[in-house]
Amino acid sequence: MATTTVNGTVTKSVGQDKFQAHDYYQIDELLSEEQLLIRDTVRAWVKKEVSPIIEDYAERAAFPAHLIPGLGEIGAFGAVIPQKYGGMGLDYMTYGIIMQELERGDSGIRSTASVQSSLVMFPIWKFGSEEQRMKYLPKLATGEMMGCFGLTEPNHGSNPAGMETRIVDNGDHYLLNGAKMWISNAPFADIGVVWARDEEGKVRGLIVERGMEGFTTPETHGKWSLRASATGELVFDNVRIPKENIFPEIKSLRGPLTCLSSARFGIAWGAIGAAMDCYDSALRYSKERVQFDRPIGGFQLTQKKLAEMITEITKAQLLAWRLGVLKNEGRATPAQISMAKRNNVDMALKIAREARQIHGGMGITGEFPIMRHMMNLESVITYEGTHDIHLLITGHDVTGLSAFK
Ligand code: TGC
Ligand code: FAD
Repeated sequence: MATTTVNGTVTKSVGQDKFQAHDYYQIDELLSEEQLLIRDTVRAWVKKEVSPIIEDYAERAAFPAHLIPGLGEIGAFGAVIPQKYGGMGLDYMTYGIIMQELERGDSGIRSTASVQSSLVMFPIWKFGSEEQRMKYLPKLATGEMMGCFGLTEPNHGSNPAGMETRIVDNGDHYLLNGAKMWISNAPFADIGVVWARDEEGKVRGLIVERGMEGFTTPETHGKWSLRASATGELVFDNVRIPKENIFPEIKSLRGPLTCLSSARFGIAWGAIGAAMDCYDSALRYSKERVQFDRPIGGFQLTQKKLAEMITEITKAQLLAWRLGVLKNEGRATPAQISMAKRNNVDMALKIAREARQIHGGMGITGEFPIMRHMMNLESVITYEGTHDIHLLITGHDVTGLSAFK
């Protein structure tokens, strides 16, 4: 590994990113010229900015904050938000494609972008007042301001309806008390979109700003997954929230769950990127690595793995594409999004494991992206609704019977 200096830190740099995309069913023909152009721009940016440094940042469990302005420039923050608020005004399929390319680089980088886009900008746009939109969205779009999303609590993960975080009306402001945990971007976020129950028991959304007295964001350490993404807690001890920081209309769990539908859509696309990177690396390695005087790609057992990988990637691409069409037409149901999130993340994790086998011992090193993707995907299969929660959502949808409680 060579070394370079990034923001004053000596950074180990891996060799050239040789990734080539795989499009077995010519799905590119279903995309518009604009979508392909944006895809290629993000792909080139990831090759140039993310691939050379990401192993090092993941190894050091450090978030590459210097990438934030570049993410803003390529449209990774708020692709679907109207231009009037600083967004790109693009369609949902394009948002998905951007997430795919970012996650091809690293799930943690995609996480940073999907939280900012779907869980911070989206609710401010969808549920916020016009003043809130004008105040926050343009700065969030460039990355000048970063946000996080606080739904999960220490005692309430899969069941956010049990949330204990509370707001109490205190005259010209609310007092916020409680705690959120496992919050992506929390350690460096300037604002948090936080969900809490009011005195009537209604779920309300509000914007908490760094610097408000009683608000702290301790970092979560010791993660073996999403190591290049910063995760933390949000702790609220009698934080005074001005009334203009509350989302005016939404008073239901539907608020945060609608945001999750947008983010899960992006993850359904993003996971394909991680899977493609693992498959591409395994395919190349299988042609180069010789054992028993033959490239290992010539053995039937290796070909079975590769053939099954590209089949599953192709099925996932078609699922994501169709979901994108439905989403653009405003017809994608939360349950359809759940199915794609669950299928595609599970597919990517299985492909990462098979790709690791094909790389033999080299597969456990940082010379290849495989272990990093595999470890990252263990978070992706858990956050935004666990694999089993999404299974139960599909079960509920097809039977009409809830098996959650
Ligand atoms: P339920 O009674 O089913 O629904 C309450 C209200 O919400 C509506 N709704 C949805 N709306 C939009 N999208 C969805 N996906 C929706 N799901 C439900 C529903 O229609 C109802 O509306 P209304 O108007 O009648 O009030 O709620 P429930 O309490 O029974 O919960 C159902 C369940 C278990 C599916 C839900 O709680 C759930 O999805 N749990 C998983 C929790 C989760 O995904 N947490 C994610 C936290 S954020 C995160 O992980 C970010 S990771 C970021 C990164 O780094 O990328
Ligand atoms: P639990 O809900 O305790 O689940 C534990 C196990 O029980 C799981 O296998 C689950 O499937 C199973 N289970 C639970 N209920 C049922 C049931 N009814 N039937 C069958 N099985 C069930 N949250 C945020 O709000 N914002 C963020 O930015 C954010 N970022 C995250 C980043 C990372 C790296 C991670 C790991 C998590 C993040 N999360 C975030 C939290 C994430 O959404 C939760 O971890 C997830 O929803 C699961 O909650 P839990 O960890 O409490 O697990």
